Amino acid sequence: MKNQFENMLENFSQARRNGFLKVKELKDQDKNIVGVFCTYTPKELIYAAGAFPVSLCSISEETIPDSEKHLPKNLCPLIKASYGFALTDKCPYMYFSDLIVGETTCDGKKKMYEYLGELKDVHIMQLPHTQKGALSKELWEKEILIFKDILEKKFNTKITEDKIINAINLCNEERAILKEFYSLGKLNPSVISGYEIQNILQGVNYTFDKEKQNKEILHLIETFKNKFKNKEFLSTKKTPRILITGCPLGGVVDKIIKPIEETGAIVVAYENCGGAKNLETNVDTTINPISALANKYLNIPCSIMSPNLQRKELMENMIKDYEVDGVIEVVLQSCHTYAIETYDMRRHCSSLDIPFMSLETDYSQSDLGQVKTRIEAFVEMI
Ligand code: BJ8
Repeated sequence: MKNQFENMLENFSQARRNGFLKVKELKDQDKNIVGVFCTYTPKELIYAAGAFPVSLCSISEETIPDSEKHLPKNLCPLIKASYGFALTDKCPYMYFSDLIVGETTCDGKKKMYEYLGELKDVHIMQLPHTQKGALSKELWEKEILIFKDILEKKFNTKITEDKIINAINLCNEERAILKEFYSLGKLNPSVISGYEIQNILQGVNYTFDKEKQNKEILHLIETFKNKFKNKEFLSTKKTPRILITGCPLGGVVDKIIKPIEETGAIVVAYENCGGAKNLETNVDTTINPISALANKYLNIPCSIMSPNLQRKELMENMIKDYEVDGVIEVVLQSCHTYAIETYDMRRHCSSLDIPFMSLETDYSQSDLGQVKTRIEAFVEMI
């Protein structure tokens, strides 16, 4: 029989599937759901409006053939799959979303949103493409205020400053606990696999009771720390320690993370949207809440920003803190902004004397053999 700790691990890994029922229950209780695609969405405003955010980034290739009736084949799989699920009405999260919010991030996403707007109620936030200068901050603050108005009108509610502050505090608490959780990757030798870390970080996107989630994650942290004290290690000091960077991983976890760990390495850190890119920094609670939200979200180090200097800084800090031996970058097919940054990331890792490999892939299984072979060669080389 499974113990409480094993049950929690399994619940988080099944959270996406189990969340379908939860979201239906919320709708039955007349709650509002806002579908989101990107880490730039200031989800605190959604909570302040009494609604629940849910991730719509699709992780399966199932509906890609349908989406290709409207969208080009050589487009990022995340964009095609997400649109395909809206088109075919196969995703309950998409189906139950009362409103969908997107940002002008990459070209593919922002053009896809135009078609998505024909199927669903979509609001687009105009995201500046540079973090530099007062104008970017000014525009993003205004966009946050416009989004607040949209939510108020859509859900017939008033978003007061107190409600925003409350939501900021709740989200800060969640982020701090998740950061403490993924920081378990710093333990050397490891007591948690990168696959387990990833499952939990993805699972929380489909968990609606955040109080319960926080308690469970704290329990997991304590259990893993005890495993370290009791020397129940998964690796040795010699096991190659890998940092993952690049595009969101949802659709390719089994294809990339599993083979890395089956090859005898261990994934200890995620510098991407499921991990540190999103969770490393909290919202400042000492300044005006709208300004604080604008600061937090504008500073996310995604490749759609130009320049994107903070990605290198974050990666470098993580390489040191997590005692990383090699960096694997995941680029989803046709993601130009990440693919272009690959050269800079390789150059930067080389200056730090850290082996680097970039893997371009999609949601299909057709390149599985090739991906495995490249991973094996990389781990052997470390
Ligand atoms: S903050 S990483 S979630 S934009 S969809 S850019 S993979 S071509 S998802 Fe992203 Fe927000 Fe940035 Fe994070 Fe490339 Fe595909 Fe575009 Fe993508």
